[in-house]
Amino acid sequence: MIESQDFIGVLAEQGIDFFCGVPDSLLKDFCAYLADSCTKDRHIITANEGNAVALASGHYLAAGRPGLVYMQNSGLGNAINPLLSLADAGVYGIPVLLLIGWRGEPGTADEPQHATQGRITPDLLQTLGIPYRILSPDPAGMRECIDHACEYMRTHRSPFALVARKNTFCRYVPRAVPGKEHDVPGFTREEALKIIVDQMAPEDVIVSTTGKVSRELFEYRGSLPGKQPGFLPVVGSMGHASSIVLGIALEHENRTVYCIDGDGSVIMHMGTLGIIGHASPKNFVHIVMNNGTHDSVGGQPTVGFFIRLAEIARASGYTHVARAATEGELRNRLESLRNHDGPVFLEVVISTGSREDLGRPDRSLREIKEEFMDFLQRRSSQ
Ligand SMILES: Cc1ncc(C[n+]2csc(CCOP(=O)(O)OP(=O)(O)O)c2C)c(N)n1
Repeated sequence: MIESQDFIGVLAEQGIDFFCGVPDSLLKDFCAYLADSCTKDRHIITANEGNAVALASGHYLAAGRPGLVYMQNSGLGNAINPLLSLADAGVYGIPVLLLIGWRGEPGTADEPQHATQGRITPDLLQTLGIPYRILSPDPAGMRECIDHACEYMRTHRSPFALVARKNTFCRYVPRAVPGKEHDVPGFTREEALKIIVDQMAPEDVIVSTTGKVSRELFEYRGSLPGKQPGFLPVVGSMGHASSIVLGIALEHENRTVYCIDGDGSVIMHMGTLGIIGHASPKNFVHIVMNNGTHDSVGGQPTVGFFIRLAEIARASGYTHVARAATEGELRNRLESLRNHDGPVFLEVVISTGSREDLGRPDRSLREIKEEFMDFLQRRSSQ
């Protein structure tokens, strides 16, 4: 395994000292080291991976040196447009060094949402015309990979990718526990979710975003007496849960549809807020669990506590917005949301962290989807 410090040291020898991206659990030690060792103008956690490619491109235009963009391989989808229509050799020809966490690598155990992306990652890079190396986990091999990547970028003036397998980077113990500096007194996501679920009516629909929020909801709803089929955990497609909910809400006007979002997720595709506000479905309840971090992948900070999410929702056309930071406030706000036509928005300020023994969906995603569709069908024909 390689030390993040050594990796960054070799990059520095090649003139690469600008880092941006969206965190990934396979790169969490690397991300934690960056957070500890870089100043604010050398390391930026972007809203999505496409933004990171564009940001590194701007850095190159200004500095004449490539930047490094890190991401989970799921983020390649977000990055493809600027990779092909900005950085590509046939367009402006901008060298960007990609560091891609390889979730779903064939032969390794991983979640279903990573399987296809994991299988096609090398072919996808090839199709994009982006040469890659699997990042070697030994120091000499790592140096060779970086030298090769930099030589390529110098000659071809276009992106190159380093693909990182699980356990490529050594464990790094951050100076501050990631996320904790953003922590707020208050309650956990799991406690807040239970309060939200408990006040829902049986015919209500709930769709939740990527990461631990979906796992916590799945577990809690599964533990309740009676079947709870009106629930779709959006395990991948980060940032798109609210658009899925919009599609459902427009079709089922007589039932309340909840979107349980995260700060990182809502920020990733924030333009959707204006689209929801403009479409103005009366039955749309948007709840953002704001812990100011990407808690599910290591607790790297988002701008969730810097911006005012509820104010942004109000300015985006939501009819009613509120904020809750305690259990009592949450109960109160949920009560008052019911008196307003949607789209309504509730920001719930929570602390970071989750249970160690948190489970994962124990049924296939296809099965969960079928059950969800049956639920919507059945209820609407009653
Ligand atoms: C396009 C994409 N980029 C990155 C990831 C990796 N990822 C999974 S969950 C997550 C963090 C989500 O943060 P937030 O919505 O704030 O929820 P929290 O984890 O804090 O509950 C990230 C970055 C992903 N799944 N998809």
